[in-house]
Amino acid sequence: MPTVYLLDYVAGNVRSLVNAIEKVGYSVEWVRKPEDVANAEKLIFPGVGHFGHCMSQFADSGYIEPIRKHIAAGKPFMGICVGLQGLFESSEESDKVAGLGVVPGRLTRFDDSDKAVPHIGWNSANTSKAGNVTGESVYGLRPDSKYYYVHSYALPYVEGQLESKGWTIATARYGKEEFVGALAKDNVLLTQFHPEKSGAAGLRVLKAFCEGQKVTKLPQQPSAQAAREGLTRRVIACLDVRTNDQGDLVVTKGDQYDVREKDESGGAVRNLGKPVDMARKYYEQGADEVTFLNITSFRNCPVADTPMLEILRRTSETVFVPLTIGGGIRDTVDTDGTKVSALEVASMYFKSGADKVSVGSDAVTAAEEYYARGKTLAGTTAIETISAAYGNQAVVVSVDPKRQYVASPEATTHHTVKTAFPGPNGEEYCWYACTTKGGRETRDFDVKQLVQAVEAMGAGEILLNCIDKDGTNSGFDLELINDVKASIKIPVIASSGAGHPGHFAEVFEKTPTDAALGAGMFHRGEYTVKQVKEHLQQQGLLVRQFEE
Ligand code: 1PR
Repeated sequence: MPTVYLLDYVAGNVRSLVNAIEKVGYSVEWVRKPEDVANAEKLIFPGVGHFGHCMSQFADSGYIEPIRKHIAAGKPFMGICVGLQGLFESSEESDKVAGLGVVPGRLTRFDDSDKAVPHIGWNSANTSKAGNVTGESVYGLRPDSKYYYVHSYALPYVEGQLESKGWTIATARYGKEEFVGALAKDNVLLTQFHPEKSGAAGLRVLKAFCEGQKVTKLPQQPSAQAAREGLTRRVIACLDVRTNDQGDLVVTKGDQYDVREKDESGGAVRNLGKPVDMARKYYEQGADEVTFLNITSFRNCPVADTPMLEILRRTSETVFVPLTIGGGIRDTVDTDGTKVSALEVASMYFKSGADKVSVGSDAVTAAEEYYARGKTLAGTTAIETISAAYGNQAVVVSVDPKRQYVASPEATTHHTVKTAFPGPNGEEYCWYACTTKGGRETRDFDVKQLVQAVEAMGAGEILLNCIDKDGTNSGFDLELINDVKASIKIPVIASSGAGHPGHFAEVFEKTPTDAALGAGMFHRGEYTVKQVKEHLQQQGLLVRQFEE
């Protein structure tokens, strides 16, 4: 197998990238010290997390000069995400640390006054936007393809500025802001998106880089509709996983979190299929992300949970969209009594192929403590330690709320919502109580308090379930989603209650949610992810088309 060299300079999550490189027919050699750069022909610089942290590690390890030399010698070089950002002069994210300055420009933060930040999801990288209407594809980029982005800082696009210096620019649009999604010149390719997480479209870009195919013909000139820019509506398939009574890890699904059959089987754990096969099926149906929730990990020690790690490893070899794993992300004690930190647990999952971890029960405890300390950060929580090491985008907080009805806002100290669906005694208000351990414990703590605290701690995204709606097929809890969206800036994934494609259209039309997740309707085979996306498209909503 021909070889690609990968820079290993910072605690990063590169398992997915290695899988993707192998998938396009190359093997990976690691560059672990600056002297090794000279031996590398094709070199990839992956970057995640904080610009300042990445670039100072990079500089302290002595990579600046060898990388400059590599690029100046005209050898193939690819920078991904923060690996793109590091080649610019500077970033608003960290003024103390300089970039390499190979490309002129300064990255700035997205304006969060009208949209969620970070920018997470599938967007364009369109070269024909920048005056290139020749029907050519630069490094496999296509105007009608969508790529997976996750970042808060970007280079605003100014027409002509970099083109005049010989760069080909691919653009994307987030809200009103147009930014640089990728750029290329000679043997240098830089992508703000993650090709390794961008399905077939991303693999094509990686392959083009590896094979040095700088310009090829587009298979066809896309329609203006297909090349429409902007963040697409993200559809996520979720697999609740647990061990059944026979000891096998199976995909299950509850009704309001109860996963046992209510039939003559005597209450066996509902078995809906095998996790790896189902994840693959949803990827092939066009799911934009796949989430695994290990729903009983609070009982077991996750360090001993090797079957779950194996599931991730096998899934990440064939599923090239982001994978999230939740359940048991907290400080714990191994079976032999050794203490294992939440960061170490998360690292095991990242090394096995996860792109994000989802923290549930532990986030509630950490948030309660945050308020008890007078809203000060501890610096030691799972959310803080994992986001410091892997970036905010790698930390999702999964919320399991339960409605509590009250006659008036004065009847509780908690933040209430006026509801169109009154309670059993005609109560017109409700508040959403946080629960832990899969809904088994209800806390005197509301969801608004939780999401604001975890945003302050560095969570990158909220997975917003709802126990009242879970498994009911009656649609998402729009009141809850609107209320949470109004409380925070980080993206929200709406979850629980989807029963047909119309529910996805409804949540995107009636709330500003950033993504929507379904489980039961997909697992029972009632609808496919593809049907959901077709429906969204018919409603005029922008979605990513699955590419072979
Ligand atoms: O507390 O950090 O160990 O994490 C445990 C994780 O497991 C949490 O994310 C929690 O939400 C999840 N979990 C625990 N128990 C259950 C259960 O169902 N008994 N599942 C559970 C959560 C909700 C979603 C579901 C949507 C959509 N399930 O995963 O996929 O509600 O379902 P639908 O479309 O069929 O309505 P920790």
